[in-house]
Formats: sequence, C-alpha cells, structure tokens
Amino acid sequence: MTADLFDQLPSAFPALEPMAPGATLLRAFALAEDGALLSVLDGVLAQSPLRHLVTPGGQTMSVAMSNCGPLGWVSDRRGYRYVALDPLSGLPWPAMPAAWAELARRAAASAGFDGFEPDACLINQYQPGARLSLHQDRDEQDFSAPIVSVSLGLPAVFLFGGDSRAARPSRWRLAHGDVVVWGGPSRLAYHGVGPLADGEHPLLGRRRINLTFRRAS
Ligand code: MD3
Ligand code: FE
Repeated sequence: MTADLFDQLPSAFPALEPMAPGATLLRAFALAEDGALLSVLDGVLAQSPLRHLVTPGGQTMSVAMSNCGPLGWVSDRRGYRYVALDPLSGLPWPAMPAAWAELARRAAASAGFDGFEPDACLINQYQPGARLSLHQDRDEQDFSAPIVSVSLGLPAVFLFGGDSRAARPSRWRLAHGDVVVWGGPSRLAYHGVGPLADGEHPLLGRRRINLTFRRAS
C-alpha cells in the first residue's frame, strides 16, 4: 500500500541535481542495476584488457583504460583519437553490452537529451592514487551529443573547472551508482578527477570503475 502512494509521485526518484548549465547529476541512478552492469564487465575486459596509455607528451596515465562499442578512445605518442580496432589485439573492441547502452540512453533522456545513441564507451579504472588531470573531451565529431558517465566502486572527487583551465574547479563527490550527464554548455567544460583515496568496495574492491558513453562519430 505504500507502493500505491509512491506510484502517484511523478518520477520522484532519482533526484536530478543540476551541477552547471547542461550538466546534471543523477545520484544513485545506476545503483539498483549495479550487479547487472558489473556482471558483464569481466567479459568485456577479457577481450580488451585495461592498459595504461601514454600521452602525446610521453607520460604514462595512472588511470587504466579500455573501451567497448564500435569506437574506442586511445592515446599514444601520435595523439588522441577514436579507432575501430583495439591496438592491442588488432580486433574490433568488444560489443557494448545492451544493459550499458540502455542505461546511458535512459540517463541522457532523464536529463533532457532524447535520442542519445552512444557509439563508444570508455572504461576507466582508478586504483588508489590514480588521478586524471584537468582536460576537455574534444576528440568527438559532434559536440551536440552529451557524454554520460557512470561511477562504480570507490568514491572519487570530481573536479569541474568550467570553460577555462585557469578557473578554480568545484569539487563533487561521485559515489557508486552515480550518473552524470554532460551536455549543452557543459560539454566542453574542463574537468578531472582527484587522486583516488584508498578503500575497499564490497563489489569492486580497491578500485573505481568509470564508464563514459560517447557519440564519437
Ligand atoms: C565533463 N573521466 O574519461 S567522468 C574521461 O571519472 C573523464 O573517469 C572522468 O573525464 C572519470 O574523459 C570523469 C565525468 C565526465 C566525463 C566527460 C565529460 C565529465 C565531463 C565531458 C565534458 C565535460
Ligand atoms: Fe574527460
């Protein structure tokens, strides 16, 4: 009977929290499906393992990365780009799991971006101490599509820097199950992730996994 009362509320859960124009935090949006999301992770990573990419400047990234879907983001001494084949195997990236793509579409629609069809999913793994310095995501063809990010495992401090690298970033704690949709005026915002604090997550152990869904082409 409590269900009847809750059913009358128009989608009261999850809360939509505006972070900036075009950027929406959907706290715990993926929490109820965490097991389903993680059950396919190992299969994806068996085909295209996590690896530490090298930046064009020659630095090895502390975050380990892989991809799934038609296109995958890579970096090496020659630059950043999206490619259809995993350079490690020479084979296509693993298929994007249907449950992942559906979550990304649902989250985008909830934040006002109907019709989002990701063709790339970057998988980032943070172990304690790993970080991502302030950057823009501008290797995609079409900035009118949003980016959807799903946080799993240990919590992280997300740095949101606005439209210049010099602007002092605001800090947001992103926890297991949180989803953020970045579109419109926030699509080219500078952002990063502070060094991951050590801890133990019941499902993922000493790490954070972030899935970012993109329209690269
Ligand atoms: C804001 N990943 O993969 S997700 C990245 O937590 C990346 O692993 C971080 O930045 C992570 O490029 C942050 C949140 C995110 C992703 C893409 C964005 C925020 C964004 C693109 C534009 C603006
Ligand atoms: Fe990014």
